[in-house]
Parts: sequence; C-alpha cells; structure tokens
Amino acid sequence: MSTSDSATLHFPDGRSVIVPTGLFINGQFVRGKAGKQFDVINPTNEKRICSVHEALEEDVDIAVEAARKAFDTVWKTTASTERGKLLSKLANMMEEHLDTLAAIEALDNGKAFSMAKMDVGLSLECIRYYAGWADKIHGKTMDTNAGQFAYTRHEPIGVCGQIIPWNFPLLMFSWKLGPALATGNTVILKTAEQTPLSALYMATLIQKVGIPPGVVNVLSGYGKTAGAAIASHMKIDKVAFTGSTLVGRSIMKAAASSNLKKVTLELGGKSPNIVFDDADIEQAVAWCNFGIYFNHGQCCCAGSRIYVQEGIYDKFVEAFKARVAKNVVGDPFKEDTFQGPQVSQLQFTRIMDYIKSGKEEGAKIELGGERHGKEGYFIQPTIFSNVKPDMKIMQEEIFGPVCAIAKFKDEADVLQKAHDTIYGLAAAIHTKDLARAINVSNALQAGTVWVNCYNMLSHQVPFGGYKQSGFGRELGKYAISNYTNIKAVNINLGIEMQ
Ligand code: TXE
Repeated sequence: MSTSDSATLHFPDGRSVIVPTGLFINGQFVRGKAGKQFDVINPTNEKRICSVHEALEEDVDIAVEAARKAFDTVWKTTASTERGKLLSKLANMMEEHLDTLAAIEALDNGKAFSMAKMDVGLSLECIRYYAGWADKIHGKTMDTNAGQFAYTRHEPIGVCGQIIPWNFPLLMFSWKLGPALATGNTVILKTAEQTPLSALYMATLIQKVGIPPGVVNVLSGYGKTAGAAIASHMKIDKVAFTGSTLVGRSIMKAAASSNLKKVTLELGGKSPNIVFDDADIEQAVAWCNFGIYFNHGQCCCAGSRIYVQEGIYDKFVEAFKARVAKNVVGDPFKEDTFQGPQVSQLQFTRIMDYIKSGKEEGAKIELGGERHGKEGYFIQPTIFSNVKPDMKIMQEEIFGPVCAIAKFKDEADVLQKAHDTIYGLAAAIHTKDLARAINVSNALQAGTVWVNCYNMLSHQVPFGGYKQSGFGRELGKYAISNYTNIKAVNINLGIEMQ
C-alpha cells in the first residue's frame, strides 16, 4: 500500500494524526480486492473526514484464510502467559495513545472528547482484564467410576467473526477482542461503516506490540456485504454481534443456514428507569439524566422509559426538566460539552421521526423536540411526559436524546409497565428501601439492574440481555464461556471390556 492509503486527521486543537485506511489482514494494511472505498463523515459538521477501503465478500474470504492459518499454526499453541503478555502490552500501548484514540473517536463518532477519554480508559482496562484471564482458563477433573476418570479442557472455538456498532466503536472493539484473544481464538472484526477509524488506529498498535499476523483482522465495510459474508461464512466458527434486533435476527438465520456457527447477540433495549416516591429526588434526577442522555442516548441500555411514582411525579418532572436543560450540547472538542451530534444523517432522521410521532400521538413535550443549531446532526435533549403504554415512543428503541416519562401507582403496576416491551437489556430502581430494591431487582426481566445509579459498567460484571435484547454475556468471567468449547476427555485406568 502507498502513503495515499492513509489519512491525516486534523483535530480542532491543531494536532493531527495519520491513520491507515486499508483493510488490516494478516498483519498488513491492504486494499480491498474490488478497489472500492467509502467516505467517513464528521457528524459535527457533516463534512468528509477521509475515505477508507471497503471489504467485500472476497476480502472476508482472504481474512478468514489468514485467521485460520494463524489459529492453526501460531495462536492456539502460543503459551497462555504469552497471549496474556501481548494483551497487556496492547493495554499499555492504548494508555500511551489515550488522547489520540479519544480524539479520533470524538472526530469520527461525535462523542464529547471528555467522554471519549472515559471510553478509552474503559477499553484499555477491559483488554488488561482479559490479559489477566489468559493463563487462568482451565477445566476440571471428575472422578467417575473406580478405574476411570474424566477431565475437561476449555479450548478456543477457532476463527471468530465479530460485528460491532458505531455507538462505542473502541469499547465494543475491546469487549469483543479481549475475551476472544485471551482464550486463544483468532478474529475477523468488522467495524460499523459510520465509525471505522479508531479500530484502524488500534490495528497499528496491534502490529507494534507484536500480536502475530492473522490473529486480528480488521475490516471496514457495510453490513449487507461484509457483515453478511461473515455471518454466513462456512469457515467462521463463531459470530458475536452487537447491533439492532432486526440485524441480530438475520445473523442468527445466516448462522443456522450456513455452518451452524455459534452465535452471541447483544441487541437493542428500551430500559425502564424506576423512581419510587422514597428516592433521593436530587440523585434520582441526576442518574436519570445520565441514564438517557449519556452518549446522546445512543446506548443499548439507555434508560429511555422513566417511571415515576405518583406521589412525586410533578416534583420529579420539574426537577428533571431543570437538570436536563443544563446539559451542554455542542462541539465535542469543547471542554464543557456533554452532548455532541448523533452519529449520522440516518440516525438524526430516525430520531426526529420518533419525536414527530410522539407529538402526533399526544405525548406532552416538556423540553426540546427540535434540532439543535443549523449544522451537524445535533438534537435537543427531549423530554416527553404523560406517555401512554402503546405510543411508539414508549415501545420502540429511539437511540437518541429522547425520554418518555410516565406515572405509576405501586410495585405491581410498575413491574407490569416495565415488562411491557420486547426487550430486556437493563433496568434501574431508585429507592431508599433496601428490601424493595432487592425484591424489585429480582422481579425485573433484565440482564442488568442498577440500584440508585445508572450506566455503571465494569469489565468484571457481565452484560447482556433477556428477551429480544439477545443472549450470551460480555465482560467478566462469563464472556470467556462465549469463546471456548468444552471438551470432556474420559480416561480408562484399566477397566476391561468383557
Ligand atoms: O444498526 P445495525 P444501525 C439499534 C438502534 C439503532 C438501530 C439502527 O436502535 O437506531 O439499531 O442502527 C452491521 N449482516 N442499535 O442501522 O444495522 C453494521 O454494518 C451483518 C443498537 O446502525 O444493526 C454494523 O456493523 N451485519 C445497538 C452493525 O451491524 C450487518 C448499536 C450494527 O448495525 C448487517 C447500534 C447484516 N445484514 C444500533 N446489517 C446496540 N445494541 O448497542 C448491518 N450490519
């Protein structure tokens, strides 16, 4: 590849960085076989940042061959301590490049630079955490009958396809890569077409730390072409997907009708955030604000349905409005910015359509409801109150800075309302009553429950969905089981067959 296959990214503070724009296959940056490229757009000003090379089916095939060879000849036999060491080095390297990675993320995705720095911190801690797991993955021994015993081996699955979204490009990259590499798998990771840049920069760090060629392959490309080719590939052993429920369903179908590859899915949500009348209102307001408006509402676990007990409903809505009105919307690179632009024109239009439908269906706009500014995909933080259960804005994932508030009477009423959804990713409860917090947490159909907080994610704690929010768990020790096959070896110590 020539130097024209890289782009110089300019940041508002005058700094710049060079990022390769090729496909990262077998340890090298290469052009796609068809020679196609696509544009990457800056959501803050709607201008082109650069073009990147596009992977199509044939490139996926080449990456699969590289990943297969690396698996068979290098990675599965690399000592686990060595795998851990390489992941550790990668985490250290990410720490050294923290500001650059965060700036790329802010430019490409539109998230506030201060938040992007938090993302990079969480990402490198995740890689470091799985570095620690690499040499602690082992099976068990079982005494079966006299003269016989068995043991289990936790073996890598093989070549893993990983398809990630655009809302947390680097964090999703790390959640996927960490457990897969720690357990000895090789990877073909497709980034979201909206946000390929931080992963390409990560590929340069992967080269630098000496992770062997073919162990990690990073493809920029579209879902319907490169993504679909991964999901239906006969030589990919597992696919991990984060994205919409609609596409998750198609991934499962493709896996079923190709080679029955293993599937894990982390999909959409419409999570209830429940405020009981005994809650610390000021804190509940602050966490509800963070629950929905963090990352511009582009979180699968966003607390997009806020249920408030009737005794404090009016007081809560007033205090919440006042708090949300203080969120600073604007240039991601300004220090006090909390909310940047939505990621793309398509997402902007989808969200504005939901706001329109909320207005048409008769929900009350308490705040916002319009675009912010004239340029970029900015939307005002929007609050709807008096939202009825069957309204679209109460049922569908909006994935933007829009929340729906409704009133409830008691625990039974709020559980019925909370469960009135196809999703089950997350939920939260705000109360000072410990028994209530635990009883309601136990009753909620959600993979994550937060008590008196929201969006608190840690790499030690599993994350994943109930119902149509998907299956399989990312993070923690739990994620390791997504990337290992269990083999039972039965040993005969002398029993003779008569
Ligand atoms: O998601 P897609 P989109 C939800 C959210 C959002 C909606 C649409 O509600 O408004 O989805 O967003 C790849 N085979 N979430 O359209 O299409 C695609 O290239 C294989 C929730 O961006 O699901 C990208 O890499 N792959 C979510 C990834 O799937 C395919 C995060 C996600 O894109 C494919 C993002 C196909 N046929 C959106 N089609 C979350 N759970 O966090 C697309 N892709």
